[in-house]
Amino acid sequence: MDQLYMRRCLQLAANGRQNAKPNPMVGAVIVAADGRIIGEGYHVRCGEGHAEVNAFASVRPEDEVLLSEATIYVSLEPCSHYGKTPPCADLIIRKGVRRCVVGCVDPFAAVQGRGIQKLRDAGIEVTVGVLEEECRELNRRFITFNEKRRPYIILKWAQTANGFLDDNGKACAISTPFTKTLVHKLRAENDAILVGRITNEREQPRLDVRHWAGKAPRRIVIDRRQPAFEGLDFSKPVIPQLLEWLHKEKCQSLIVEGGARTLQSFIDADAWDEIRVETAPFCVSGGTAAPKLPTNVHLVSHKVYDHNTIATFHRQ
Ligand code: AOF
Ligand code: ZN
Repeated sequence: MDQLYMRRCLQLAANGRQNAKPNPMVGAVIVAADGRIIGEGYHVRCGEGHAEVNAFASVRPEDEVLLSEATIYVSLEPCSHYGKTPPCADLIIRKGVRRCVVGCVDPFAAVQGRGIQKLRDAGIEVTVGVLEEECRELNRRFITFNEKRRPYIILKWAQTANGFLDDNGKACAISTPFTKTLVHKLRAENDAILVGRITNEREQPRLDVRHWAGKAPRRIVIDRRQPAFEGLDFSKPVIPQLLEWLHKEKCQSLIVEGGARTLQSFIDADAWDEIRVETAPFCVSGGTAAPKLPTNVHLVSHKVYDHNTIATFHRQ
């Protein structure tokens, strides 16, 4: 049963996709001893109440008496710190529920297990790790940013059926109107986007989100001819410096959109979390070869849109 209620938490959490950022998406469900859901909530918007606050607020006055025997399910560990809002762990203790089921630990430096400890110290039974993988997956940007102190990195390219990025050096139309829309959706979901200087000059990509609602990611162009760029030292490996700078700038995720050399340098540096390859059904006689997929990839989805396919890989 724990999994069932946690799945509901995940469903609720996903409602925060547009507005919770830079906070994680979190859902909470309060279940009475008889299995009835008496409260539900999710983190709607950064700066506003957390999932637990909204879940308790939704409990009807006549159900309040059930709280002492109830279980609260939360997809992320309840916070223990004063941020923009007071600690959820304190709220849970005050409400006097019997048990708390947590999807995954909050890697945020101010929390990191302290919320769970607070609850246990108060005598609440705590179970950690129900649907853990899915809970971490939902907030993979937030989690990678906090655990690895760098943004979640998505490498993305579009290729012909025989693995070329262009038609003998000339741009060729690979994406379809529909997959272009998906690219704009992807951009709206991420904080920064990077292209190499050559791609930037040759294709003058707009890198905007005009076919989707939301904010365009911050645009970054690597130009080795301008060594002064944000203090980057081109005599040393650039990627670690760039990632450190993005972390400082609070960018939780980065899309790398090309060209081939830039993409390959991220693969060679093992600096990636997700790879998204769009493939058109036609061949060209030659051109710029697509990057070589690393060997430790794990296919998570393969979809057909119009006449193209989009394959998404995570790390193994
Ligand atoms: C929870 N429940 O629903 C969320 C949590 O500035 P604040 O007060 O909004 O705190 C933000 C941090 O709280 C965020 O970095 C993450 O660690 C945690 N998010 N915690 O108990 C929630 N969204
Ligand atoms: Zn909280």
